[in-house]
Amino acid sequence: MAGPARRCCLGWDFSTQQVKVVAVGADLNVFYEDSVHFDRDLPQFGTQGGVHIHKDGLTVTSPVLMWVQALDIILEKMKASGFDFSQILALSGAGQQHGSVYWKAGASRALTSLSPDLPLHQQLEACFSISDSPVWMDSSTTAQCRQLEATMGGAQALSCLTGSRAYERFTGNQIAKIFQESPEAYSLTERISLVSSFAASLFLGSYSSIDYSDGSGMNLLQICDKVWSQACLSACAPDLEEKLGRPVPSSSVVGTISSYYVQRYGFHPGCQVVAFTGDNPASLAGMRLEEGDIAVSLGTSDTLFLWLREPTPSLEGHIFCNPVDPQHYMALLCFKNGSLMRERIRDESASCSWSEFSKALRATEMGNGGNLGFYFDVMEITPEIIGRHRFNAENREVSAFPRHVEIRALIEGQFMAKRIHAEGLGYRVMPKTKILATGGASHNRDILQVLADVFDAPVYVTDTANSACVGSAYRAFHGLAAGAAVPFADVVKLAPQPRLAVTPTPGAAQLDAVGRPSIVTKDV
Ligand code: 5FX
Repeated sequence: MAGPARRCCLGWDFSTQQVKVVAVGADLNVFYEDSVHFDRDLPQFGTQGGVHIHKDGLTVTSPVLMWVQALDIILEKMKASGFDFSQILALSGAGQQHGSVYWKAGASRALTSLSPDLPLHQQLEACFSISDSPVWMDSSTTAQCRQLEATMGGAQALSCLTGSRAYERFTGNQIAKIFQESPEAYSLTERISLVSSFAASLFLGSYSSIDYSDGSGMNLLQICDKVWSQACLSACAPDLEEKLGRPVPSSSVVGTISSYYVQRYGFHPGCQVVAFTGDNPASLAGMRLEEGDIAVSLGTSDTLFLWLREPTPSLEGHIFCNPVDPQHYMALLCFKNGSLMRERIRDESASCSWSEFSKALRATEMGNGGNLGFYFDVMEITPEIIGRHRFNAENREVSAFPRHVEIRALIEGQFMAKRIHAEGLGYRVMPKTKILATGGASHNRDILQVLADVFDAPVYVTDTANSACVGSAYRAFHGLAAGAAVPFADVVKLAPQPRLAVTPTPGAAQLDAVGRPSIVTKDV
């Protein structure tokens, strides 16, 4: 049950596998959550993990109507639980990044004239010129990527302009492929949304703008000027500017809720819709990152979010406009060799035991006596490299280390690589820097100690299971307040705090100065 009525904001997350919602009260605590899981709750669409992987193994799509129907189902569940929709002041949301939705000519009319007597999916059935939306897992657009980079003067030039070199999943390249392979469907398309702005459009009953932050994941937006790059647009497809609409700051109120939701569910007619954004930017908001902070997710792959003031876009990683401060930026870095690599070394050098692994970290010294190792059993993406590379204190490559040294070399190497790549994107550790750690390995205090020592900053642990959703609700509060230009941090200062796990070992900073340059010269 939803409990007694409370003034609140809703945060939505249209992610790869499910649609989720949370309600966050004025005290910034979550008091309601619900979800619809695509594979389980909408089996008629036949998705696995929310997607269809096509025969070529490269093309990955999701049925757009599945997302619409998931929204119908979740709203009905909320209604059945007695949720008081009239108390919602504002809502915002997140979408899996890069995915795109193609609205067919005439869809705008269908959106503005929704009948409250029918679910959305019955009324929007004929509204899409492409029924299977390409999603972020798609990697079928290599030809379009090479073409875009060539037109723009190379990968680095494109990165300087749009924050990233050309990536297969980035939306401009996906749109280029649709235009080249299905020109009729493309010309029938009156509007192209990201998953985030598509979801916002469903709530608005009209097309929502794309926000700057999610718009940065398209290889189309000039991240400094916050306008579409005319050269990128015309390299991808004709008439694209008009199909995309004008991008807006992420904390913009894009309108009030459609009368459909007022009549069918009892929303207050003044409920504001704040621009939706990508799931990673929304998570940055949910974790309440501030300037100089860094979030490290230690999962199957390791992911880093950074808050940056002056980014230096490079050939690795992505720079996005910051979702909570339009003057600043965020960076996203992905490392493929995360937990699986740690588990392998645990099995080989610590008898398959995490407690042996921890003991080895405690038994060895910060800096590992000058021994360094980099372990990439699968082809790494940051940077593209494979193999295990070990260097002794004399900087000579060696083929093996003693077991304890191997374990510390792995963990120090993983975190040093993260710091070096973060610094390559313009990141600098500041006196107020916090590291927020999440994911499986964040439960291991000895691994976190190495993280604190390498970055010379305290490490906090936080649960990010709902961070995109909760961040969306926080952003809705921010959007409501932003008329008064209130900083995001002030709006969310009452939210639950992350837990301090470890602080750097005294002397860690001095050791950095000796240890780090030596790995820079090793070109990793
Ligand atoms: C980021 O660039 C990604 O492609 C993924 O993290 C998606 O946003 C997942 F939804």
